[in-house]
Amino acid sequence: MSVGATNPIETVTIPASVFAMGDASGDARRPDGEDPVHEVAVGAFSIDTTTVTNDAFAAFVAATGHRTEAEHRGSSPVFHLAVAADPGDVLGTAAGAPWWRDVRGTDWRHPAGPRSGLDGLGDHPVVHVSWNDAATYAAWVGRRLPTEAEWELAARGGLVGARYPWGDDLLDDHGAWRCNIWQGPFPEVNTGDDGWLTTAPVRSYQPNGYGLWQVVGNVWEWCGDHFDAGWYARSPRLDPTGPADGPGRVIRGGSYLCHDSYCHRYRCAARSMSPADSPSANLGFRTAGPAEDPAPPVDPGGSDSQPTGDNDDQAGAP
Ligand SMILES: [Ca+2]
Ligand SMILES: [Cu+2]
Repeated sequence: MSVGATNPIETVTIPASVFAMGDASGDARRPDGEDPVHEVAVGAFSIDTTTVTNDAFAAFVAATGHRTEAEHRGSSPVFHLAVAADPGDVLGTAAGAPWWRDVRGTDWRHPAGPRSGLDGLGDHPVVHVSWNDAATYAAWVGRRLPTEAEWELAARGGLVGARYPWGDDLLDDHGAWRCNIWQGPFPEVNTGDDGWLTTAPVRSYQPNGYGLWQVVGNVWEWCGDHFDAGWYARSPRLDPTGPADGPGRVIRGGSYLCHDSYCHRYRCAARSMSPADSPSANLGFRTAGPAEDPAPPVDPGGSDSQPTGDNDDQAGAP
């Protein structure tokens, strides 16, 4: 698709950097392949400071007529406590994850089901977008999805080996939540102590050291790469773009449904996957693109830490 619009989301340029990718805090979920920690060099790039909002996605749809995969399919998963639909529109329950309902008439405009809408949600992350939908949107604004390495570098905000984008402690000094996850016994009672039962506005809480908001919690974020749990053992050091194939695409950051009793994936190093055609109520994205202003390398000591080119060719774009 040709470029149709300028990116409506604020961006920040991350300078060329060398960083330690993977879990260094001992929290890794083994089957996800968060280790080994390995050094990765990433050329300068820009990345959205927030996930793409409903307002931004609405402008894309108004201009292009894009129909999402959820709309083509006629249903999408909604968390059981959030469903806004007549009983007859609840089509089933996901095997192995009984808190999900497949709800007819659910799509990005009806995020909780056909009885829901976008009133008051213009600055919330768009959800029920598949990887294919997200990549199509990104191309329309002249951008692409971030690589998994770019995402983790940006998420770390300049901290080395920290568990979260702000450091190692989940709560702030006053005991307040720093991200939108789940509080209470999952999946039956969400106390909403962090202020939000499902999505929060994209600028909730505080940005990280690079100016990115809510890289963990709120919604999972699509990355460009195919997923492979064994990838870190063989990924290249320079601008890795993921394996050639895999069972799905990488998703990062965890969501408003995460709780450390069963899913401590609201961490910088945590990774998971979803099939490219598979949207959900807690899965969105942000876009990446070429560096927007000259930025010096962060790590002048690394022998190949220089920018790897102008990054203009979107080589990482799927
Ligand atoms: Ca919450
Ligand atoms: Cu989770």
